[in-house]
Amino acid sequence: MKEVSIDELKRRFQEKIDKDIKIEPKDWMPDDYRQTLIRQISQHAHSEIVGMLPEGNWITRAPNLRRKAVLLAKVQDEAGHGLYLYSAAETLGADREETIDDLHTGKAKYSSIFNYPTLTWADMGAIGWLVDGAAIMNQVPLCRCSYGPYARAMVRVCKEESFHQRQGFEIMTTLAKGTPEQKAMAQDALNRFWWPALMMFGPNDADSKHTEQSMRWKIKRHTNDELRQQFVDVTVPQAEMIGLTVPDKDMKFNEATGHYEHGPINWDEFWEVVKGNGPCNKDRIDVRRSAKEKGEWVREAANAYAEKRARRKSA
Ligand code: BYC
Repeated sequence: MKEVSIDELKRRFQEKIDKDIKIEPKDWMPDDYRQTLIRQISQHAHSEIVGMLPEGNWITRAPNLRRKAVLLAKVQDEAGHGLYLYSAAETLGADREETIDDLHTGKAKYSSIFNYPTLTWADMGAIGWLVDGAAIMNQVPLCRCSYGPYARAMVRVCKEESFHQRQGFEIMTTLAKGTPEQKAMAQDALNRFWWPALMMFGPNDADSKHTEQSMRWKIKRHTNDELRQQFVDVTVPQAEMIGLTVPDKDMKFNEATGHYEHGPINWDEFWEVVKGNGPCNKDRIDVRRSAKEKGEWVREAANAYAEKRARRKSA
């Protein structure tokens, strides 16, 4: 059989991308494309798993049974998202144990947003509304990502994120309509989570080293700034609707462009958090490491049971 040259494989690959044909695990793909996906998908998986911690912190303190059941379901959904995403990374040849070890040793990144503390119940509202709201903005286009397993995982993830966003907005609406103290608590949560939520979309386009190539490969469909702008345009009127104010004195609506214009983002703060120096980075990783250690006996027991069953079957 005639051997196909690398250049021809690359041409066929790009042709598929250009025609919006999904790339599947067994298809040939350039190594850089594989590595970019492993990087993004594993960071995304870690974000879902670490993202359980700030909210998990409030399950036992939810103000009533309904709120507790909803929050519990949301946090469990995030675990599910992490598992689909680790599986999607495995289809590219990533080893799950190594991927998780990279998180625990501080080698791997995860979303900056989860390194901020959750101080009051209103933070559950702010996270659902702003963080899941930002996640949806970023993840809906990922349903059209060129890599099949990632794109398909995102369809279900986005449906669940949409429920999460609504539950957060409902908490904020209720608090904003409540006593002056409750309204102040909602405003305080918005003040603390607004800027970190804008940072979730990643650095400005001029400083984003991966966007251009990822867009050529149709892994990303929009730039970081485009998605951040969409989020601002949708969210500022929502805040106004419930009587809260985004903490940005420069925020203004530009009649000519039809967009809100926000003030400067503190990128020094962003990079410090990404480097591991945010308020909760150390705590988050310590909790994940300790969970792994404490779960050792469960993994041992499950393996022993699986081996016993396999022996019985082959006997
Ligand atoms: N935090 O060239 P860039 C969730 C890094 S989970 C930390 O623009 P790219 C949820 C970036 O990795 C939300 N690091 O990169 C869960 C890169 O570093 P490396 C997570 C960040 O990949 C529970 C460098 O900065 N969502 O929704 O083109 C409860 C340069 O950036 C951040 C996803 O992961 C950040 N915010 O674009 C509730 C979605 N931003 O790797 C909610 C999938 C950038 O070169 N990921 N960096 O060392 C993406 O869409 C893209 O990876 C990003 C960044 C838009 C995040």
